Parts: sequence; C-alpha cells; structure tokens
Amino acid sequence: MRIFNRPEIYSLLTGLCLSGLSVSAMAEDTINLRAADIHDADYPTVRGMASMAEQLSEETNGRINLKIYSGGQLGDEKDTLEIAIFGGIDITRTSLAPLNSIVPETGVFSLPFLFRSTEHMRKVLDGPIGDEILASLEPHGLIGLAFYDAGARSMYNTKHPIHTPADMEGMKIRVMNSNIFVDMIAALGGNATPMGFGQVYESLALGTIDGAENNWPSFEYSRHFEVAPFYSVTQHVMVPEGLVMSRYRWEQLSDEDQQLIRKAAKDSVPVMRRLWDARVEASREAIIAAGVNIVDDIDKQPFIDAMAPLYEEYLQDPALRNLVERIRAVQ
Ligand code: GTR
Repeated sequence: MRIFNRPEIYSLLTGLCLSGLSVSAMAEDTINLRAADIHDADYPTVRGMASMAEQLSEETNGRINLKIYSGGQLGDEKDTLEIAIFGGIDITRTSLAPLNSIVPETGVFSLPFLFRSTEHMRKVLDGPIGDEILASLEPHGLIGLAFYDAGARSMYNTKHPIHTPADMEGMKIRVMNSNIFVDMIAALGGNATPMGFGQVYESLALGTIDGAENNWPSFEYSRHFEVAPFYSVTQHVMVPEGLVMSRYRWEQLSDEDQQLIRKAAKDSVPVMRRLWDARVEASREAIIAAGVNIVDDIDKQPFIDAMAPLYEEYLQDPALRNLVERIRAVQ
C-alpha cells in the first residue's frame, strides 16, 4: 500500500475540497426543466423526449436536468400549453391542433389532406417551412423546438363502418381543441365535440359521443377500439406533434444552454421517428388481431371534395394561402 507524505495529503485534501466546492457550485447551477406529455412512458413521443433528456444530461454532466411527466400528470394538451406560456411548465409535447387557436400559422398543418405522404410531411417539417412554423410560436410566448410525427388520423366509431361522408351524417365525433377540426367534422356531416384525449374512452363507452379520430398507435394504446370497433382508414389529416418550450423560461437561459436544448430536441427527432414507424406497424397488427372492423379501401375523393369550403374559410389570409401553396410545391 502506498503511504502518502504530508505535502501529498495536503494536496489531496485541497483537491477534494475543491471538487466538493465545484460539486456544490454545480448543484446551484443545475437547471431543472419539467416537460409534459399526455402519453405513457413507452409511447414514442415520450421516449423521444427521454433521449433528449439523456443527451442534455450527458453533454452538461447532469447540469441540465429534464424531467418528464408523462401520462397527462400535468394536464391535457390545451392546459399544458397555456401553463407553459405563463412559465409553469417548461416544455410540453402536444399535437399542433390545440395550438391552432393560439398560433394561426399552425392551423395550416391541421388542414385535411394537405400532405401527400409521410415523406412529404417530413420534408416540409425538416425544411425552411418547418422552421418558419416553429418560429411563429415565439410572439405567442412559446419556443418551437422540434416536430415529432403523429402519422395519419382516421375515423372510428361505435355504430357502423364508415365508407363515405354520408355514413357520418349526424354522428357525434370527438375532436381535439381546434376549430379547424370542428369545422372539418361539420363539413363531413357530423357534429364535433372538442375534448381532451383522456376523456374519450369513457365518452365512447357512455355513448356521449359516437366516434373519434386518431392514428393507429393512439387508437390502440388508449384501448378506444374496445368500445369503438369500426375503424375506417380515411387518413384525413396528418397533423404533426410539436415539442415546445415556455418562452418565459427560455429567456432565463444562456445562449449556450438554449443551443444545447434546441440541438437535443432536434437530435431526438430521428430517434422518435424510428420508434414511431415501428409502433404504427405494431399497433395496426394489434388492432387487426383484436378483430376490429377495418375499412381500408376508402375512396378518399368524396372526403377531399367535402373539404373545399374549409380551405376557402381558413385561407382567406393571403399569407396562409401562400404557405399552403409552398407546402404543396415541396417535392
Ligand atoms: C394523439 C396525439 C396527441 C393528441 C391525441 C388526441 O395522436 O399524439 O398529441 O393529440 O392524439 O387526439 O388528443
């Protein structure tokens, strides 16, 4: 065993004290961020955020500590957005739909049949238009960090298979908190009921609503298929998810930390997308195995045609009309 001499012991102790000091200095500097998601811990959006948290922790030696509150612990999407604007939640992952009433530009992504495919959507989100939409949040108290995928949403209900808009006549359909979604259902002949995702199962079971619309993973893991066993692959809208931060909190951070957060959010996108693609397939298979009545040979044209007045109404602002034209032009 090595015996230290006195000067060596002094220098060791000084080193320990200094590192002790730096540990406590570091603890003081720790930036604790709280992030919200309505989905469960193993859902691709939450796992995407978890990879963001991991990267931030690694790159800052634990100084930036992002804690995720999943499963709707901090409220539904509309609530978490409003709380984030006032600085009560630092980051929230929500669909862009509940942002439509706060940031008009985001409404464009809620327009039905806008994106031609997943590839088209990803290209738009990853390019200058995506950055433009993320930046449009800033005057409204939010910082757009990144987009996650939410696939295509389709109609499901408790009554009968939907083949055409006429099959939806008079149906009470739950939608997210977005006027565009309300008007979309009206244009298809149904009655829209906006509510949070967490209330949908019970409302379907009780018959307060007849149906809803969502992608395969949300339809499956929420177990809505147990009470609404008719799923029609209408793929009427591909509204992305947004990873957004409270601007109030953002402005308290240094430029370096802002960059680290932005980069970690962007770097989590490919991670999320890989998980998402696998999850869509797994959920679709689980739904088929559960014996859900699936209509997957829908003629989309009558649904597309029914959306013309909606486009007219929402694109009165030339800037929004131009945005849609630019999105369509992306090859
Ligand atoms: C999911 C989406 C959620 C939420 C939910 C809903 O597909 O990931 O952000 O929008 O749908 O319908 O409320």
